[in-house]
Amino acid sequence: MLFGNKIFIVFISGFLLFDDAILHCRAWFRHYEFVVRETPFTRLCETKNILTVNGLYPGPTIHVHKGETIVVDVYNMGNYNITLHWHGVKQPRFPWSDGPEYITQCPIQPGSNFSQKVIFSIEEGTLWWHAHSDWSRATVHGAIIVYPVQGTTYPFPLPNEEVVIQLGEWWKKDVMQVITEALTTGADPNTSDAFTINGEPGDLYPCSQPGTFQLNVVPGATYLLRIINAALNDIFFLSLANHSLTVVGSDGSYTKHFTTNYITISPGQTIDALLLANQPPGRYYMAARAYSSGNNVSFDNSTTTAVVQYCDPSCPLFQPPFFPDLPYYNDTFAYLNFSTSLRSLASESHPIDVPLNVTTQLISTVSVNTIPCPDNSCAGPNGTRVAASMNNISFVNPSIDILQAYYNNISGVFGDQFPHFPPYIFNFTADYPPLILEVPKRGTEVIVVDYESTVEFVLQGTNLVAGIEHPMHLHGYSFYVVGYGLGNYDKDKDPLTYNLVDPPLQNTVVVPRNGWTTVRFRADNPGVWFMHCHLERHLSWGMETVFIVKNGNDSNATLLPPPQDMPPC
Ligand SMILES: *[C@@H]1O[C@H](CO)[C@@H](O)[C@H](O)[C@H]1NC(C)=O
Ligand SMILES: *[C@@H]1O[C@H](CO)[C@@H](O)[C@H](O)[C@H]1NC(C)=O
Ligand SMILES: *[C@@H]1O[C@H](CO)[C@@H](O)[C@H](O)[C@H]1NC(C)=O
Ligand SMILES: *[C@@H]1O[C@H](CO)[C@@H](O)[C@H](O)[C@H]1NC(C)=O
Ligand SMILES: *[C@@H]1O[C@H](CO)[C@@H](O)[C@H](O)[C@H]1NC(C)=O
Ligand SMILES: *[C@@H]1O[C@H](CO)[C@@H](O)[C@H](O)[C@H]1NC(C)=O
Ligand SMILES: *[C@@H]1O[C@H](CO)[C@@H](O)[C@H](O)[C@H]1NC(C)=O
Ligand SMILES: *[C@@H]1O[C@H](CO)[C@@H](O)[C@H](O)[C@H]1NC(C)=O
Ligand SMILES: *[C@@H]1O[C@H](CO)[C@@H](O)[C@H](O)[C@H]1NC(C)=O
Ligand SMILES: *[C@@H]1O[C@H](CO)[C@@H](O)[C@H](O)[C@H]1NC(C)=O
Ligand SMILES: *[C@@H]1O[C@H](CO)[C@@H](O)[C@H](O)[C@H]1NC(C)=O
Ligand SMILES: *[C@@H]1O[C@H](CO)[C@@H](O)[C@H](O)[C@H]1NC(C)=O
Ligand SMILES: [Cu+2]
Repeated sequence: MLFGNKIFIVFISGFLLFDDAILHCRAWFRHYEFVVRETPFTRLCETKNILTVNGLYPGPTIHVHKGETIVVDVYNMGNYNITLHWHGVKQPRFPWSDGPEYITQCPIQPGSNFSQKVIFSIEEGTLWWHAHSDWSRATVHGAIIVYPVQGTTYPFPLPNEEVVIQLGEWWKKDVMQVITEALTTGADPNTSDAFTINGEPGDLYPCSQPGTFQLNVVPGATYLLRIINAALNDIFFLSLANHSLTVVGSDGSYTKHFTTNYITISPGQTIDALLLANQPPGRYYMAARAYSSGNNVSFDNSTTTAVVQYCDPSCPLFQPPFFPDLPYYNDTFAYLNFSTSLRSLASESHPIDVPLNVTTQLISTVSVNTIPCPDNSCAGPNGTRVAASMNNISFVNPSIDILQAYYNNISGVFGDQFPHFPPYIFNFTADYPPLILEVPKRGTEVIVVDYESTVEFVLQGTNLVAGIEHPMHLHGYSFYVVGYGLGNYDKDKDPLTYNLVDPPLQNTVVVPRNGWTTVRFRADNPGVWFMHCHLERHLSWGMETVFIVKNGNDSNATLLPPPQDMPPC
């Protein structure tokens, strides 16, 4: 494989100490060094400091083979508490380095460090890493590429080259200021000022020095695009002028191949797609913009672009690039048609293991809420404060992490009373649901399940305050997405429509606006695992809960002990 493209900045500053496969010595792992620090960057003709890893935006790419373990030595040289999460990496029995602040660890405070063991198992494809504390992940993120085990290959023809495409957002202001201001006033946070492809906003923004990511292609060659949505608050449509893409994977798992003129991708999700450079030599825009179907829900309505150009022998720079067709910003049909096209391979070489016999049935609403303020003094709707919830509980972070409290039997940190069904049954998707139901409870309640239980989780969107789609992400697992629908979930009719044959294996799934989604997984990874909306503003408002998966009986089915250098609170 060629890594000719500029995004492939392979950063292995920790060096290969010994090959553990040769030495059979599990103590030695490949080390990466991640230094978190403020770095000046210029975008949209303005310079500001952003938090980065190793001075890079997007951050360094991690390259591993399936099943490897690496260690990332994280040094916090910035001014904020920080944690890092390896999104989609299961970390079997080892939630200690999973990362979410106050869920599995206390933050790495400025001047401190933490060596995070990252344990890969069944994942193969594209994943990513990002900060998991306040809004730092806006700029603290990067790709993780998981190659097949050495000696095996992809379930598709070997591409000539691989290219990471990371979608992000850019604020002119400091992102910490954006969320701090919103949490202080109770208002919706300000939307971003631009979107970026590999850190560059592209030609459509008003700045005399546009930065544009360019991909030079060779006629007839095939490119594996590893597309990551690293944005905080936006689901994207992405499309490339005059070229179709062949989707081959998502979220670190292969899919059946299908060809499409656009992709949809939610924050947290990855899509692997093949691009065949089969058009007349020229310049073509790759463009992305938000999908946001909520009525009166503000969003960044701008468009970011990159350029794919045939440079043989030189790039036809005189030519203005062709522009692609993108679905309309509220085209739910286009969104769902793409998402429901994702299917597992479900073949002999890539079998699936979707639970057929559900032992633990859960249904949760996912809602935007409001909390009344004295004299309607807040800046949310009608003077309220905006909030969010699952099953009407708006999650409150504890002051020490839940994992530590669970492992050491420290009481008073969390409760185990997360409701397994919605506490109020109403027409969840009504045009005007009762205002009184907008107000959630606040709490730190978890869902406790037995080892090896088979969990079915129905996520029901509601139209409280403003119906909008929610990309829900589970740590420690991938789940099979067995069903989707619009309206209220019907427990008698809807299960008949489930796909139990080749459902996609994902770690992030979008609950459609005023609709529902059903996922299933086998609880075979003991630990404390966060589940949350991957729209960062909803996470900040409390749209999250935690799974505690108990230990099994075998000694190999129990939590591993914590590392020595867990950051203290
Ligand atoms: C990492 O932190 C530990 C504990 O605070 C400290 O002893 C060690 O010197 C630090 N290492 C580096 C390289 O900063
Ligand atoms: C948010 O937007 C409002 C209105 O445009 C502006 O007054 C405020 O300064 C912005 N805040 C931040 C942190 O960008
Ligand atoms: C690209 O597509 C546009 C229409 O979307 C068309 O006008 C143009 O001719 C196409 N370019 C090439 C090189 O085929
Ligand atoms: C949309 O939001 C604005 C500002 O929050 C509000 O004034 C307006 O009434 C809303 N419109 C609708 C149709 O809800
Ligand atoms: C978003 O921009 C498009 C044009 O690019 C416009 O047609 C549309 O009305 C805008 N939508 C919103 C909600 O501002
Ligand atoms: C999408 O937005 C347009 C206005 O920009 C509106 O006319 C149309 O009804 C919306 N479509 C849906 C499905 O909400
Ligand atoms: C929906 O997606 C499938 C591919 O899975 C495609 O064949 C079909 O044309 C799409 N339908 C529409 C109306 O876009
Ligand atoms: C499903 O699980 C239940 C509870 O563990 C068990 O009693 C039952 O036999 C199982 N059914 C099948 C078909 O495996
Ligand atoms: C604001 O309050 C009015 C009157 O109580 C109500 O009709 C309206 O729906 C409320 N809007 C929101 C967004 O809560
Ligand atoms: C729920 O509200 C929606 C939107 O108004 C409506 O179409 C649907 O019929 C309602 N469902 C029930 C069961 O009342
Ligand atoms: C644990 O050990 C048992 C018996 O030794 C084996 O059947 C099982 O597959 C092992 N489980 C894991 C997760 O390694
Ligand atoms: C940083 O983390 C420590 C330990 O949890 C906490 O006491 C402190 O309040 C945090 N600082 C900020 C600014 O959140
Ligand atoms: Cu959400």
